[in-house]
Amino acid sequence: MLGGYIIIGGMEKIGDTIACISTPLVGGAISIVRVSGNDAVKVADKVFLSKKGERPSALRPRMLTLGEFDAGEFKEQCLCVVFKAPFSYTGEDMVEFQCHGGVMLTKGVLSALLKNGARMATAGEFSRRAFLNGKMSLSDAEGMMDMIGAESEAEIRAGYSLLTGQLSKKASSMQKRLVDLLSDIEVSLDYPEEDIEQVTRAKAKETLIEIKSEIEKQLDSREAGRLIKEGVSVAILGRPNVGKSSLLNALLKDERAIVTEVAGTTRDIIEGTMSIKGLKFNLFDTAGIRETEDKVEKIGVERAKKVIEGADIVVFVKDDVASDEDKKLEELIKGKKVIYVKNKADKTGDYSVGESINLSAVSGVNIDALTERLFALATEGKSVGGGLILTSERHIDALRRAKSHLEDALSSLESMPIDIVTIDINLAYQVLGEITGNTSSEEIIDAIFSKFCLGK
Ligand SMILES: Nc1nc2c(ncn2[C@@H]2O[C@H](COP(=O)(O)OP(=O)(O)OP(=O)(O)O)[C@@H](O)[C@H]2O)c(=O)[nH]1
Ligand SMILES: [Mg+2]
Repeated sequence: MLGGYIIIGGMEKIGDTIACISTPLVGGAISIVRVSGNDAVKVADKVFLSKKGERPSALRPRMLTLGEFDAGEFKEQCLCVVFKAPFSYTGEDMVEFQCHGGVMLTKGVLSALLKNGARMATAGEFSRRAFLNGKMSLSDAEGMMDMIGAESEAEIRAGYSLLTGQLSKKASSMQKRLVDLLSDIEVSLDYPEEDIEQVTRAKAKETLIEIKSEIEKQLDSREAGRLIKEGVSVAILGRPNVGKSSLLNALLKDERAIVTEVAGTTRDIIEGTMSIKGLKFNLFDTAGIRETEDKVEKIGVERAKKVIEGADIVVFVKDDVASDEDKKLEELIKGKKVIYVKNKADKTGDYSVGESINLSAVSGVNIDALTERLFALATEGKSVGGGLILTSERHIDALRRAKSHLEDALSSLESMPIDIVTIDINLAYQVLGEITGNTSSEEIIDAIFSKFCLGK
């Protein structure tokens, strides 16, 4: 055991010294180049000299020091900071250089480090070492990765809650209960009197059902996780000319779609993305739906129907004119989450907000009532950005398999000798280990860390 995690056999020896550029390779203001490993400080000593004439080995750890980096072909003023093991991101000795951000310059700094004894890090190798040194669990690592790739605020918050290890903690406590159960069963096998076994069976059933329902609860958050990553898809639907494109433009605060007084203006799907309270919404403006002989418009109507089918939420737009056509459109939205909007309220002066939101796409009045409702409907019954949300397919898959092993265990419990039950409990334990890092197989670890970007 190392730092609370089991070391996986066959892993490369950690500790050799790696280096990488940790910021994106674009011409930004600064770039950070990192070195980690047993010889990190030794390598840094060869290239950096502080203003006061000290080498990194003489610097106080965790203090930024200005000095000169000697890259051979050029010299560069940069900041250097030393971290001593185990108090660093990777848990090893680390040195970070913050230099000016030119691409050639940053590459030159890296190449000097490589010439002086470090080797190029592979993708995710820094984080992989952090994991192997017990600095983070597997789900911490994945939360980190989600944060790096996160686009919206809610996505970052979900990444963060994973990062803080909430799921890992839950899975660990399930694992612990399963181990306790296994040892109870072990004891009952050693004392094969009837009643001990009966009591154990009853207790096992209770525990297994409890863990199974905990897993089901976690799986329920899956839907919210998907919405956070991919965004909530919203189709804007309605008869021609009710103001769908105007509404899209008002929501996006942009003249994205063409608006005219001609019915049948929009022919193709027009997309736009907006964020409401940090949650991403993908809006789709559709062709106004009506019976038409126009070949292009017909295709547009078919496309609109498809988009509506796949949408999480439909915004059904009507205007100040009552129409029988609207009744037909109701057919298309059966079973969908719908928000009713009555547009062109500026014409009637009725801006009431009830089951239907009366608004004006042109003046913008009550657009905020619509965005409020969109957010409320999208997050209904889910905790978005707050509590524990599963965003990783791998976690979802692991939980599903754990659940199915628990179901097998429960059914074996009814009819099989109790030692058979332990097989299924063991399997559930192993699968939960794919989340916590306990008993993870090497392939899973490889798969996770190779998804990291270089220098992470
Ligand atoms: N008075 C008023 N007119 C509006 C409002 N919203 C849209 N209109 C007008 O209604 C007409 C149609 O608007 P569009 O946004 O093109 O309607 P649409 O539903 O996208 O129409 P199609 O693409 O043809 O299906 C235009 O002349 C707009 O200026 C509104 O809030 N108030
Ligand atoms: Mg339109």
